[in-house]
Amino acid sequence: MADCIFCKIVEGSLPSKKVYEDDKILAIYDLEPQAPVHILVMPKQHICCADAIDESNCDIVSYIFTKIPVIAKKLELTNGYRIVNNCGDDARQSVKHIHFHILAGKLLSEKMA
Ligand code: DGP
Repeated sequence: MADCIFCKIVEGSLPSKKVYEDDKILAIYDLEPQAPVHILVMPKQHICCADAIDESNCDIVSYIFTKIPVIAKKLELTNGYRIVNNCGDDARQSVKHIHFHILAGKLLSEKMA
């Protein structure tokens, strides 16, 4: 999608540091990490946000959740990790291409909001 930075990263016109890639999804290091390990996992297809998930596109979400443990294993996140999805303005979603944050590498805050 034009003007979507994550679409540009997926197609390779913007650079990123990749952790995992296959034909359906891409995982990259976050540019502004909020934890010692901060990864973004996104579908290659443009879906704006969790609010746009329905029966027609939900398979990609379950697929992402099968690959998050693969990524965690690759990064040796043996002590656990947090998965975060921000949806919409109140959640401060800044990039309108659905993605899941993996946060790890320290004992994370017990507060969620
Ligand atoms: P969110 O607020 O949930 O939409 O998270 C967007 C995240 O994307 C935020 O943590 C910063 C990160 N980010 C923004 N632009 C870029 C970029 O060009 N490259 C990478 N790797 N991360 C980006």
